[in-house]
Amino acid sequence: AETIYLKDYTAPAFWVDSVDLHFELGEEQTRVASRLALRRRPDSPSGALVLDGDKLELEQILLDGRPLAANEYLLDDESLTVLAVPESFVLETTVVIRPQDNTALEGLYRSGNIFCTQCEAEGFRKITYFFDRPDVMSRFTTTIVADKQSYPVLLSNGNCIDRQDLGDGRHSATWQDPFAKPCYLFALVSGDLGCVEDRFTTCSGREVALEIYVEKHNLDKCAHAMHALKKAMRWDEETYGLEYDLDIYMIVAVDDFNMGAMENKGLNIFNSKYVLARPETATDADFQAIEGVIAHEYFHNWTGNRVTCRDWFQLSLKEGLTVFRDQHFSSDQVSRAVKRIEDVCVLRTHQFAEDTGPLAHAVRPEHYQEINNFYTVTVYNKGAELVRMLQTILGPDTFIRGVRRYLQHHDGQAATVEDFLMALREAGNLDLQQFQRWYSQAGTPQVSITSQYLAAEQALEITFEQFCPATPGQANKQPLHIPCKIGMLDTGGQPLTLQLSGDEAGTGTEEMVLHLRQDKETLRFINLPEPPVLSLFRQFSAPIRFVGEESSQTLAFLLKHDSDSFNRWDAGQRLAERIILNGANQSSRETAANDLDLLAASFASILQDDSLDKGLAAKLLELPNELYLALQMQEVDVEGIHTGREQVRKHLAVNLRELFRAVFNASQSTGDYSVEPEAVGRRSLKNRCLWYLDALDTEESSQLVADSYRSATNMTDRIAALMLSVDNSGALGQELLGDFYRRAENDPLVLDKWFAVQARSSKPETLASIKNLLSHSSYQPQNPNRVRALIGTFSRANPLRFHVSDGSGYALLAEQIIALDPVNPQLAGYLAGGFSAWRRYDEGRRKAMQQQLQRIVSLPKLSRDLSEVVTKMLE
Ligand code: BAL
Ligand code: ZN
Repeated sequence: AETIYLKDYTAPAFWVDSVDLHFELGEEQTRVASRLALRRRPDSPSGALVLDGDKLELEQILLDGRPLAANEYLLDDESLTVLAVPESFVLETTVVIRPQDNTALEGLYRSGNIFCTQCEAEGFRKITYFFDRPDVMSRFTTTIVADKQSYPVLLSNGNCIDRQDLGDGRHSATWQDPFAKPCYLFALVSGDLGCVEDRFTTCSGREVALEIYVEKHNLDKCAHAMHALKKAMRWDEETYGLEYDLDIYMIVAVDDFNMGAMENKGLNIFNSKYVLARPETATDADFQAIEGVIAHEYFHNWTGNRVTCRDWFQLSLKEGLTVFRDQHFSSDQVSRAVKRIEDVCVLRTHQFAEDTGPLAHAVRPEHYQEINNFYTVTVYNKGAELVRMLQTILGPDTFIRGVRRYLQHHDGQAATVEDFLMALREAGNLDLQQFQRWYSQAGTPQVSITSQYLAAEQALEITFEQFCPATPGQANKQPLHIPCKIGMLDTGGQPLTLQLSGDEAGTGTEEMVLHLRQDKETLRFINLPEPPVLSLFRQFSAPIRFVGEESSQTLAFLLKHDSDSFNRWDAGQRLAERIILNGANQSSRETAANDLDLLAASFASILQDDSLDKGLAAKLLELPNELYLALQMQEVDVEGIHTGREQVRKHLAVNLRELFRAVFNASQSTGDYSVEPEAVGRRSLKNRCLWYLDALDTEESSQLVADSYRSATNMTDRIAALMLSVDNSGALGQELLGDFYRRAENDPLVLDKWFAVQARSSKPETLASIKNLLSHSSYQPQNPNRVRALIGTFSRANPLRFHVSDGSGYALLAEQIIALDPVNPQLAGYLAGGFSAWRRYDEGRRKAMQQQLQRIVSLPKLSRDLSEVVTKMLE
């Protein structure tokens, strides 16, 4: 396949002043007529007009009203070329497409009985001939014609300007979007949908109609999404001074969707997973994800839509910034400490993993074959961390001014990362030259710290050394500008005042940001009568891997005393990691045993601390997950990690059982279900205690799990207990699974959970049960949520069973990928990522995974999505 390079970017040759689309939606075929008003750009070379079009069936083509003769244009599977065109003209085409056969879910397709679209990144070319690139922005008018009875709802971007009853059983609606936009933001929805309506008054007093469209039986599951939308709209006004710009904002939920959701102008289309929720069907995490994704898509209205990307290499310009904004918004709604820990956990578990493998890429990659493969944790979540560092470097007020400046200067334009950095630089009068490397340099930088206390001088010297391992295509790395938020504690755990040598006056602060810029540099802090305890990279101030020199005692000390909640949690994680990984190693067993006592004592005091935020307590009591632990080993020891972690869990359970039991009892919910942080924290602490108590593996603990399941009044508690029962020996798991299935009542999102729980089970039978589930009547291989629930969960969240040593887990994944590729290439490409760490395993597993990759790559016909990732993995 062809590789596309950032350096080859050229501006488009034409402007498209207006786009008029006319859709006739049918069961067998859909006719799309398009009328484009085109103008050649004065600075562009003369030549043919080339439009993108992916396997379209052209029925008619007119230039300025005149039908073109066959020798005046060329057609192939990817494009339409009109050989000679004037400077300014109107091109009309009519094509036929078959949305009902579109299983790739890109372009116009059907989800159940609903017609819907997904055009980002390159889906529009499957609908009609156009410049399918984000830097061609035009004004769209869209008419939809469909059967009135089957498709009473007809939606597109902007405002509805006309409706007609066509008298023949069909009706039509015409929508006009007053804002110029790239075609990836085009949307169309048509179906028999119910609507939840509300209103929002903007800061300048304009009334906006808010509408959420869902299948009618889901109308009772939209309240949370609507509430989140209104909060997000207000928050963006209050935080960034950004007001919504149309009279209507619509959200549609569909069951078949490749992504989480899509920010189409004025008409967001969502995976129903991120809209529908009731306490009995959705967990606290689901409720929070809905709030976050609703906000994310809403925030795109400015960061993405009003100012879009020049080309897809700039994807993080809108995604990193918008993830940053949604994380900030969510942290204003929930427990700030817990939210930061969760966000970092995603980054360190998944993005750091991406960085260590063959698919490592920069936040702004320099080449790609299939852009679908770059909607990654690196572009999204590391991208958000870069924006977060910019905020740290500039300070919150200057940062907001810079973002506003960027949006003002580029309103209605397609921008680049440089444009963004320029606006921030101008707002802050700061040099961001070195910082820009973060966008082009891939990999996780490692920062090692050594320190020396100079008693005679009452000073501490800290030496920072940064190093970034090579990634594919980038052997040598340059030093980065790394902001390090630092604090120090005295031996009593009290914060110390920081004073850098050379800053004799001192600023009197207890926390400051150090700007690390060199491979190696030493900083000297003065006026320290005793050796302090360092708290570095507070709030995870940079997306780096930090290698400290702390003793286990120091980690336990930080876990108890650090005023920075993130570093408290991280100290506990590092201590637990040390114990689990040392426990697997014969020679370090004794150290591990001593450390374990230290950890148990720390956990005891957390459990006894009534003043602690319950959600934070639950986090502090969490052991590092197996995927994260795997990343800390040169060669992954699959069983050692699982066993080591289970042993620590059991040891803590045995030693602290009374405390876990007391906190479990004290954390029972009272009153109605609520998603307020206090209630969420209480449930997570309760279920954390249950997780430990379950490890006791006694009659009593099993009864506690069963009671927890049966008395649950919400999905959070029910699924937590179900998960434990499914992992245990005994018949309880099967019994509860049966009950859970009956309760699901064909609710697809609840059924997804039923599949995922079984895919995640650590029991040896898991692989066999997954094979059975693949032929279960509720398994739907064409539904991405269902595939992700079963195959995605198994291959990405169940390392113990996926990496079973005989390679059968790998064979299963490969078979599913192969079967899926012709159906949904984007999803197949994503699933193949399950193999990306193959080089980090022992020889047997390595060979087994390599064999499956070779099996895939040798297939006669592979999608571009799958071929790119598999080829890169084998390179
Ligand atoms: N733009 C694709 C979905 C999202 O990130 O919002
Ligand atoms: Zn986004």
